[in-house]
Amino acid sequence: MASACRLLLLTVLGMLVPALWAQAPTPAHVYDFNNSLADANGGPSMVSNGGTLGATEYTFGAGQGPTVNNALANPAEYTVEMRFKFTNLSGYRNILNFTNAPGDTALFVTGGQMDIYALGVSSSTVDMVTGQVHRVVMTRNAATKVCKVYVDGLQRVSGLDVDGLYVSGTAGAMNFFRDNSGEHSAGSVDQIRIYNEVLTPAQVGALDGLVFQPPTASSFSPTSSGTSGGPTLTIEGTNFITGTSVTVGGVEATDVNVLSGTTLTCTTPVGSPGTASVVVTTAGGSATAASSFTYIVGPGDPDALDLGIVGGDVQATAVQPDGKVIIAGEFTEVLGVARSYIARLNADGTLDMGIRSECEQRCL
Ligand SMILES: [Ca+2]
Ligand SMILES: [Ca+2]
Repeated sequence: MASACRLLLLTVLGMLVPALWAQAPTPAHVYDFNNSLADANGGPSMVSNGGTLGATEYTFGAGQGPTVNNALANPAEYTVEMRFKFTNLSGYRNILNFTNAPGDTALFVTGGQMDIYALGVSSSTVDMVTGQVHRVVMTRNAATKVCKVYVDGLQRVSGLDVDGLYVSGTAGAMNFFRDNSGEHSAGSVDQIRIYNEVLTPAQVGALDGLVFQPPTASSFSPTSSGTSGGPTLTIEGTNFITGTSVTVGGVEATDVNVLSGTTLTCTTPVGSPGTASVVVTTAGGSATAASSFTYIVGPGDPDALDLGIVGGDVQATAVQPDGKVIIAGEFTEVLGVARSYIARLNADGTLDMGIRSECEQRCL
């Protein structure tokens, strides 16, 4: 009986924990625009810029989106969730800016694609459709200075705000759907919620009822590169989604391009000689590939070698397409084995015993 109770308890916990895990924190401010510009939580009200309140939403002409002042507890850290539609998505259309007067330091949509304009980053997918309601979420993390934008639960673009361009200004104004030079659309908004913390990708997805399965990483290619990185790394696995990130040896890879749920490419980051874990992270969790990536000394970077070189320096290196490295120099011994002037290393950094060059035989 006791074990049956325990089993029941574990079963219930097992069902509850994933749901709780993705649940968003309580918003600091809730604007429903249901015949009112008030904050349901009693904070500052939205200010109309000429639009019309209805039973469920605020309808605005171009440039008439609402403004709120001093709504952020920390002007550098927030989540802003907006459910709205635009009637015009041609060219740049301003969605959200934190400057006291509307300007181009703003989140835009251009041709349907999210664009954090001042950070120079834009989405590679068409995220919004004219006349269709979308949930757009923007987050900024005060510690990492990373801004992320999600549409309908999926991360579309992120950028590093080193200069604090998306920190709210001194008057604390947040302008919605308004621009300084006509780059705005008419539309309607039926809800804006503001949080004092950064929602996780899983929490943002949960706003749209999305539940993310954890990814797996089964294989990758190539399996090695020089320490300066650079080759396009192709990773195979499962449950890849837009917004997936990759680290190799703990260093974030750039240019992550999710080709499908099972294949992605990225640019191999810089690394240190030796093996490095390949980790894929999505809103559903992280997965570490079973095998390791190997960093070997890159071409033109012989100083990084630590190969038990005896007799003289390595003066040149070249990485073969298969990851093996040819080294040349004035040495007579490599990794405890007699090798003069030229040798080849396997991709894992061990000596390739399979070759001894004509040159070396002759020199000896
Ligand atoms: Ca403008
Ligand atoms: Ca509403």
